[in-house]
Amino acid sequence: MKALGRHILVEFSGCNAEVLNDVSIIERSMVEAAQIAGATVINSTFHHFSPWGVSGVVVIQESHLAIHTWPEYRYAAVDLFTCGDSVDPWVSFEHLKKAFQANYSALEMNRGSLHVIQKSDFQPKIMREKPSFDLSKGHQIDRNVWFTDKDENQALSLRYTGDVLFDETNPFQRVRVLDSYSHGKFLAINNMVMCTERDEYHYHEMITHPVMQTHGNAKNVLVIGGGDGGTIRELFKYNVDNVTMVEIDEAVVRASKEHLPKIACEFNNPKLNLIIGDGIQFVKDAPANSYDVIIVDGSDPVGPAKGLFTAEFYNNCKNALKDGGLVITQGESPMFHEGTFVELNHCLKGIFGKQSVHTMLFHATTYPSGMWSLQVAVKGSKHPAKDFNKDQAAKFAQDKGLKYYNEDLHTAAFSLPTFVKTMLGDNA
Ligand code: SPD
Repeated sequence: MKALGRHILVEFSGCNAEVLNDVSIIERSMVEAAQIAGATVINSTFHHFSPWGVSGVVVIQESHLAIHTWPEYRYAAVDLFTCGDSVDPWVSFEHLKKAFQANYSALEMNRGSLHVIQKSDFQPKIMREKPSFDLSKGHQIDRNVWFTDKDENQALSLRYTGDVLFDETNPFQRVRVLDSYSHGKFLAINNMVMCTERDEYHYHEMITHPVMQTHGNAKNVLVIGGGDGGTIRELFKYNVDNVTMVEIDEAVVRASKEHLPKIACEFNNPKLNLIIGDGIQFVKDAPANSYDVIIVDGSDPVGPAKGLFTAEFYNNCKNALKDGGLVITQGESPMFHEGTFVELNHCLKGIFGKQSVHTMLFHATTYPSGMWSLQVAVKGSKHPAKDFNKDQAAKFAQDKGLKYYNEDLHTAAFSLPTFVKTMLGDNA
C-alpha cells in the first residue's frame, strides 16, 4: 500500500434531474453504493434544500461518500473516499453512475501518500470503548433522512426511516407513504404532508364534527377529496343514510388502504358511494338541494385541488346544499398561506354572506406553521359556534372516544386571535 486512502472526485453531469432532487433515492443509492463496494456503513445524513438540491454523507468504517446535487444543472459533485484496500471506490462510482443516469468525469487521487508521510509512535491516552455492535456482523444503520414540506421561506420537516412504502406519480400528482420516526407512517402528496398516523385525528375530527353537530341530523353527506379515508371514518360515527365521496386520484385511496389501515378503515361501509372522479365537475352537475353537509377535504391549491379554491366551485356547493346545510373546507394556514387563507374566506363571504361564514383554527402539528384553518359556510341562519346541542356533543365525543373534538373546543375553535380577525377584516 503506497497511500492511506483512495479519493475519487466525480463530476456527474447530464443526470436525471428528478433523481437529483429526490432525497430518498439519493440516500438509498449512496448507501447501496457503499455496501456494494464492501464498505461497512455507520450512518447516513441527507438533507433536501429549498427549493431544490440534496446534500449528504454516508459515513463508512473505511471513511465516507459525500454528495451535493444541483438538479437545475443536472449535475452532482461526488466524493468517494476509502481508507485501506478492502473497499474499491470504483464499484461505488459505477453504481451511482447508473442510479443518476449520468455522464461523468472522475479523477482518482491517492491520499496520505506514504512517500511523504511516516507513521509516528503516537498512542492515544484514552482508548475508546468497544462499539456496542459488531460491525463485521452487520447492524442497524443510523439513517438521517428528512421529508420537508416547505415554501421558499418556511418549512416543516419529519425525519423518516429512508424507506419509501409507496411512491407513484400519475398525471395528477405524486403520492407517497413514508415512515417517520416521530409520527408513524404518513401520506404525502407532491411534497406536502397530508396526514400522519400520530396526529391525523386533529384534522379529521375537526373537519367533521363541528359541522355534523351543528347540523344535528345530517343524513346525506358529500365529501370532495378525502381519499385517505379519515373523514369518512369520522362521518360513519353518525347515523347517516349515505356518504358520497368523490376523490380524483385512486392512488391516494389505494396507498391509504394498503399502508394506513387505521385511517382507511371505512371504505367497505355499505353506505359509502365512492366515486373516483372530478369533484369539481361532480358538484357542478349535482342536483340542487341534495346534501345536508359538504366536506371539502382537499389538498393545497396546487395541481387538481386548485379548483377547490374558486367562487364557481362554492357557488355550486351552495346550490347542491339543502336549506340549512353547511359546507366546510380546509382553509390553509394564516401563518403559512396568508393570501389563500384570506381569499378563500372572502370568496365564501361573497357567496354565502358575511354573517354566514365562520373560521375555525386548530392545531395541525405536522402542517407547516402548525396553525391550520377550516372555513364553514352555512346556507341558513345557524351560527355553528353557538347553535349546537352542547350536551349532545359532549355525549357523542365521549361515547365515540374522540381525541381532539369536544363540546368546549367546538365553540373555542371559532375564537380567533386578534391578528387573524384583522387579516380577515372581522374585527370591524
Ligand atoms: N397542507 C396540508 C393540507 C392538507 C389538507 N388535506 C389533508 C387530507 C387529509 N384527509
